[in-house]
Amino acid sequence: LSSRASTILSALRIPAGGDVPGVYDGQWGGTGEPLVSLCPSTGETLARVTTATPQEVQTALEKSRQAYVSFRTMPAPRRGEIIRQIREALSTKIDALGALVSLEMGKIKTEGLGEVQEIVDICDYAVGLSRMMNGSVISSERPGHSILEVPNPLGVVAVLSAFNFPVAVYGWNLALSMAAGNATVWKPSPSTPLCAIAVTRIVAEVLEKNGINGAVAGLICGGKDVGEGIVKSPDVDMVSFTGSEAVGKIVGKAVQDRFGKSLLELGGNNAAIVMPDAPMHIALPSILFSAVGTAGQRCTTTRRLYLHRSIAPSFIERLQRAYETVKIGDPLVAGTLLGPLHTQTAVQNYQAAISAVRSAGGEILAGGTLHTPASAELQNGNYVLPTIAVPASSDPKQDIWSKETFAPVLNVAVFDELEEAIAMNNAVPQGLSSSLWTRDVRNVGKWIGPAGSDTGIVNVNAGTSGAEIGAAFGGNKSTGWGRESGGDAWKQYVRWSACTINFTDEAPLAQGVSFDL
Ligand code: UN1
Repeated sequence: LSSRASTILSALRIPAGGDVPGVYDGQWGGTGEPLVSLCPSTGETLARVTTATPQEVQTALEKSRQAYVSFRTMPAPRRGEIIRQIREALSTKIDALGALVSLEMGKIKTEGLGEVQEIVDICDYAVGLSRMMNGSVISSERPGHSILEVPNPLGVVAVLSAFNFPVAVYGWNLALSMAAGNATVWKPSPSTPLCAIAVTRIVAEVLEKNGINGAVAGLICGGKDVGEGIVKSPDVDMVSFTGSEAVGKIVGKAVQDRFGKSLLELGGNNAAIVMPDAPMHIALPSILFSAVGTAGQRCTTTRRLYLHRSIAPSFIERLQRAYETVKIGDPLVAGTLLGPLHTQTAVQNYQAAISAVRSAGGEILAGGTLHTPASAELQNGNYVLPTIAVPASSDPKQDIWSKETFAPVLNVAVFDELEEAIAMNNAVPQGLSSSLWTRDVRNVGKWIGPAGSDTGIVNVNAGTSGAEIGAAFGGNKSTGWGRESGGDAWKQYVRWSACTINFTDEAPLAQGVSFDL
């Protein structure tokens, strides 16, 4: 193993190249087929992680349920105190965890650190929330009656997360779920198990120190079979799934089949629209970050760029120049802006997207090919050039426009009227994020209103990616309608009890119904 990898792993007590237990239900274990964690920048094997057998999945879920039964009666502000300690423990490890994210996922270090900051931020949020998960008191139409809406804990929440945010997205779910009084069980992406193990260890130490059953925050590493076992289990009250639309559809149906709750965060096919009056000095770097950051592997990545015809040539020229200067290479080296794609499959998808543009008669204005870094160590990494494409047709119904390619490929088209651009923005199946660049308040009004963007995240003069934790995060249509993180997202992690209480000796019926003997 390279010395850079060994240093990062040993800082988090992960035996480099060794077998690491990938199941935690109060105790560490797992005797199933191991997963291999590969470094996307070098191709080297970082470690092997044991998975759960079908029996171990069931045992872990049973333990989660037992943990929930004791955890649910702990007062919410005390649960908040536990989250505060988790926040403190995570924040002392920001650098080590950020480096691990960078090593195992492939995003550049500043984005790895940002993602760990995001889990710290959501813990802060959940600490506050633990004193603010308020229900309401509703006026009753009957004398001497009160109606309360009470948020009670839900049960066991399973989090099936993706490789691209191997820490933060679990954090959004764990923090809210824990504040709400649930047990949470995490099945991370099979290709980023080490990030999950490192985070789970930190959380487990806090739980154990406080005498709380560790299965309040369990971990089950594994592949498709493990995922299926969790999704179909009646022990799991809610499944929070992040991933592709194809898998999300299977998960959503399977959970619905047993009348469980699901929270889906699926594909993003996000557009940025640039008006002639846009503040170009900020539009350009922001669009560059949203399109190229995380190597185009954020759900919120800008994949479609709609330029007003009057500014299109100059904007494209500046963007091309920026693309050419993006430093590609080792994500752990300062100054690198574009690390590798996460897997070889992602490289193939990148190539397929580019040949689809070419074979339909479109143009590639920047990038379009694989990249071979100079350093010998990086020869087996998944490097590609960031790409700007102009498809021959701007019809959003075409596959090039309507399908999400998880790679740094930005498709560009021109428009004449804002309404036309909004129609193109809305014409794809997905509805996660979008951004409009303009200084004209009339355009802003259209964009954020009923006839505007139909995505869950609707930005103005801010890129499609890089949302803060404060607002609810999620998208509409084939993105799955789920909301995580801030806003009202916590309300999904509880079961609401509508309680009518009669304080009198009379029993009047609602709606004036009389039923006298
Ligand atoms: C994701 O890509 O799954 O808004 C999450 C962002 C990040 C989270 C992205 N805060 O880009």
